[in-house]
Amino acid sequence: MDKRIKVGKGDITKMEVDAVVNAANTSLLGGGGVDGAIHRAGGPKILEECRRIVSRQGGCKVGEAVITPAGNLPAKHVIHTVGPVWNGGKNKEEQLLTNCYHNSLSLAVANNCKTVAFPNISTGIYKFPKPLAAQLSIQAMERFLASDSTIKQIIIVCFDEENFRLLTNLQTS
Ligand code: AR6
Repeated sequence: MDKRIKVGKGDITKMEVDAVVNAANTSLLGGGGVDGAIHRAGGPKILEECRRIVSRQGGCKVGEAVITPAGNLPAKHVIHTVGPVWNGGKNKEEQLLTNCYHNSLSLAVANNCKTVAFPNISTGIYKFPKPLAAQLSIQAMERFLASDSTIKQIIIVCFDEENFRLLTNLQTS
């Protein structure tokens, strides 16, 4: 695996990186899971900017990404991306999840972010199968990094043991 990709376990709201990625929903107005944690820890600045984006472009489509400041988080920016809800696998879920990683990294580079932390997008409330999501996330990152020299480090911050085990296994395989 590309040496710029690291796997860790913990709370993404504590990461001192240029950008943390949020697993948001199309409304961009907050929710549960990692989205709830980021807005709670980051404070109202993040939501304020999300509202501005909503009034400008009406939310965020599945697979796409938008960027805001990170408020009180130790990170500089939050990149909000919207993962697909798993619905059996015949509704372009794999492509849409891949798009989340690709578009988040493109936006990071466009904003000169060199260090980026990702959660395991869609593997919580949106019920994407964790083994497949793990594989797709690494594949998308490696594909992106193959033609990029801005990103110095990607940290996949796993919250649950199963994701941590899956990603660690992929990292060492
Ligand atoms: N740090 C890192 N990862 C976390 C944290 C945290 N603090 N908290 C949870 N996770 P989820 P989704 C992990 O449900 O499946 C929201 O309501 C969690 O273990 O946060 O993309 C949004 O508003 C899981 O592996 O996001 C949407 O409506 C991963 O984050 C919806 O949930 C993603 O789980 C999005 O669902």
